[in-house]
Amino acid sequence: MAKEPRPIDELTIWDDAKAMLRKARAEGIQTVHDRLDRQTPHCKFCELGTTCRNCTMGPCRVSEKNPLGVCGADADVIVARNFGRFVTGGAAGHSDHGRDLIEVLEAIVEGETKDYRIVAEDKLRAIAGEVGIQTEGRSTMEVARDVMDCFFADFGSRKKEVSFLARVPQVRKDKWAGLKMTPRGVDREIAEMMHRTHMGCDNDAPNTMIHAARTALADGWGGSMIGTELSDVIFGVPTPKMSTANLGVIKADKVNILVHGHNPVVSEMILAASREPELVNRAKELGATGINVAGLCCTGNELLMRQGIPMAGNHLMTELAIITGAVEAIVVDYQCIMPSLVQISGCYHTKFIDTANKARFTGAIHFDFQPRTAMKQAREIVSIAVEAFAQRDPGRVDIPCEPIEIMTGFSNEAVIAALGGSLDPMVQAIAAGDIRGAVGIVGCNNPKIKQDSMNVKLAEELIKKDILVLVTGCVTTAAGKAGLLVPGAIEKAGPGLQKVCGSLGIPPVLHYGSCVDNARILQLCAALANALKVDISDLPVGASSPEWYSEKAAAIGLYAVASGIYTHLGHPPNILGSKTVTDLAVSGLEDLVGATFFIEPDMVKAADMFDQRIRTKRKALGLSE
Ligand code: SF4
Ligand code: MSK
Repeated sequence: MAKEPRPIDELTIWDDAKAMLRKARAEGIQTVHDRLDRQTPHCKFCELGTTCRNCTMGPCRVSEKNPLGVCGADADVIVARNFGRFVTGGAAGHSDHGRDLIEVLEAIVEGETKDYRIVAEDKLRAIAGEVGIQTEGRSTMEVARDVMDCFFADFGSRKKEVSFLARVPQVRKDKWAGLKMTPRGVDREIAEMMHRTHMGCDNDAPNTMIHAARTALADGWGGSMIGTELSDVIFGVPTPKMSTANLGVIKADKVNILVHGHNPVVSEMILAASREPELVNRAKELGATGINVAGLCCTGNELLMRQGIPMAGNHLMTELAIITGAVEAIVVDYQCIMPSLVQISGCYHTKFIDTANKARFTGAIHFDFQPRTAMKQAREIVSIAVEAFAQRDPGRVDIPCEPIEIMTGFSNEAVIAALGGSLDPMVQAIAAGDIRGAVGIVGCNNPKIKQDSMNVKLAEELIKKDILVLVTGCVTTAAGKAGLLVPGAIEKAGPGLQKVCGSLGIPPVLHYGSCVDNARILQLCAALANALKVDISDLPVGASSPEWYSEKAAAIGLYAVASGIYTHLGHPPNILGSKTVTDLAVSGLEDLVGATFFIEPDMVKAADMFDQRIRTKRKALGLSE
């Protein structure tokens, strides 16, 4: 018998989402929530991580009754291998994204494209200096070529450590070296994890977990950091600016194009093309007042940070945005794009356009987007969207709310500029206890959790305790819709944050970018640790992903912990079938890397745990608690 769908009020905290879920049900459109209902209960072995499909002597499922797979692997080995591959999937995603930016830089250096250029020369030279490349007396292109070669080499097997380890405090690097955790090359660590988890290789769970951490570090300090830094070089370093968020950013009188995925390489061109008079005039000929480009997920975050485009929503809003009936095209690159979007687009006049050969969707209009032809292809894509406006059915349009204001654009460079040119005022504010600590809240939505209930609650609880919050990824839109990304949100913060953020005119919750931009938070932690001459694990900081779902979020969590940052998850990964692996994750790593995961579904308690941790760290630094 078909299960009753869960009440809409239990699915999300947002009115715009509820309105669209009601519309979906009225129009007979299936959403992620309906499919979750049909998939539950999930397989208990898979939830515990105790299934193995790594060879055809299996698949095997181990339990108390049958504790060994056909090859003799026990639950510890199987869980560690599964978790290792899970994290590696995330590291591969982020890092391949980073590689795509190097390839755009290569196209610039080789003179193969005029559509992209080096926008932030100062940043290029600063990065070059950090990774040991000579800059004085050399042209921008000479420096760029060396940076390109250096970063390509970071993916290979010839280095002892990835270049951005130059940013890491020596004490932390020594710790990694002692544990054989130093990330040597991005592709190397990823390939080695696949090797180790082949049948008959690494059959020691803690050893596999150490390599999982090494692979995650190659993501955080390698692939992701390269992705962030080169995006800044090519598209500009984000600066604070105002924008708007929620489904109200979709405009009934405009051609609406949603950009979705992670990499700004395509979406920056779409935005540029959407501003060309010829395309705008064509939109007007068809009865629209203009062309509106709005963001979803992390491609949205990238364009929000640099260009201030409005944000239509996060992960669980992607289907609902199309259900407004006012979206002419959804243009995707890769990661976190539910294939259901093709089906839902097909219920409306919406054109679903994919742009990456490595992320094709059956039923989509495909463009093999290339740096050489980027602008030409972007014009074609925008033109498809504009022509689709004529097919819109106004009777099916429902835009459920007015947009809410948000402030965005907090790169480390912007924060340092706001502080007058150095991190010193932040260090002083931490020392004085006005900022007691900082927590990065990052990651996703998960339909198993009431959408954004945890993301918002944790941010609210932390700022009350004078703990500065930095948000990235899908938590951005959550914080924005909750009114936390505007300077006025200091009303909800403790007195210390009110004082500091009030004097700077910034919100107590800072938008720090997309998923790869968690590398900005790593860099900030390293800079603070270097300024205080301590390890990252000595800082009063933490990280959290309350509603995570993706392999990438697991990689982020693990590189945060391995970097010395105490990290909260709202629900556990599929590791509970191994006591050894679980104990290592939630306590054993503390001895090794100075931080652990903690799992807590109650956000008041999670905030208290962070508060306690921050007290301990502050005390150890000789500061008031
Ligand atoms: Fe089973 Fe071992 Fe093969 Fe995994 S590797 S499927 S546990 S026999
Ligand atoms: S998009 S990884 S749902 S944050 Fe970066 Fe959002 Fe999580 Fe994808």
